[in-house]
Amino acid sequence: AAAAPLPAAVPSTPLALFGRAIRAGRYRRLVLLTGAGVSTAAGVPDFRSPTAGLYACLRRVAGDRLGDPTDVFCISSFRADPAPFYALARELWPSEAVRPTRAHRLGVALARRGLLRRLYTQNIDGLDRVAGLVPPLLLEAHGSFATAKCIEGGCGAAADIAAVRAAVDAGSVPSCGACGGLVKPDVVFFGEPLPAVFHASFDGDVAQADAVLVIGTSLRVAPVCVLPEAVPPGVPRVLLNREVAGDIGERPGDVLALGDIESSVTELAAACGWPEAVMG
Ligand code: CNA
Ligand code: ZN
Repeated sequence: AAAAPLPAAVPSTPLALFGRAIRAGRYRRLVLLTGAGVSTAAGVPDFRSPTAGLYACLRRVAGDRLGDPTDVFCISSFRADPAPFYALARELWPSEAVRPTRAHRLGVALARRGLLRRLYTQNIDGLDRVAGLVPPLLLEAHGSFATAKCIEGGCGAAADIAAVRAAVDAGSVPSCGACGGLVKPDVVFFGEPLPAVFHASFDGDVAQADAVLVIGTSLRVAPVCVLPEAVPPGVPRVLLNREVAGDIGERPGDVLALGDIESSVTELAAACGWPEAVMG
């Protein structure tokens, strides 16, 4: 069915024009790349926001005792002292009371309409799954808290995830039921390889995408951050974020929607013709 024409007086932002192109059927293989910014509206702090971000919080709490806040996600620091990571896990592993945001629902809405090629998330909070998106359409590039295993030499036993959760909620450090060793959730630490499915999907997705939507990420963590640069010329790259990230905006056809993500998602979904799909 032809999309109903919008009143001529409505001013069109580049984002609304992009949404209307989706509505017109122009883009059908969207690749989404999301980061911590899609979850801040749900109350999950991101890393790098100036005052509310976890790095700023860690600096306030630990001051100079903390070297680089990214050390929390460093495997050797974790082995030496897992407590800082597990303290942070309480923030990043949301309880059932934490609900997905409009940005999470955007991915689901595109998937239901057959328009999503893949959603790459750097997040480990599991909110995309709660919203209703699952692999293989959902690709959790940095893993998740859904599983955990023992990292004591040679053991590798899968951990009882309910017990891990209980320990985290109690503010303690979980240990392996088999050997008593150190348990690590299957989230990707700095220096660790990404899940094999990331490398298996990346080239095909980047080559086949007819538009790429980047939402809520500072694009500072490799290798995920190279995705937008790897997109072939002529394929629009759309950024929904408070600040510019990567080189998005430098190519003709790029769209910068700078501001609050939830407002931008609302505007985009309305222009797509399904405003209700992103509402809670
Ligand atoms: P980041 O570096 O903290 O960047 C977040 C970006 O989102 C920043 O550019 C912010 O300006 C922007 N932002 C935050 N909230 C909003 C908002 N409401 N509206 C508009 N823009 C907003 O986080 P990245 O995801 O880029 O960094 C990658 C790391 C962070 C990944 O490995 C994650 O695992 C890790 N992380 C995940 C979570 C989570 O799972 N929710 C939380 C914190 C960190
Ligand atoms: Zn063990």
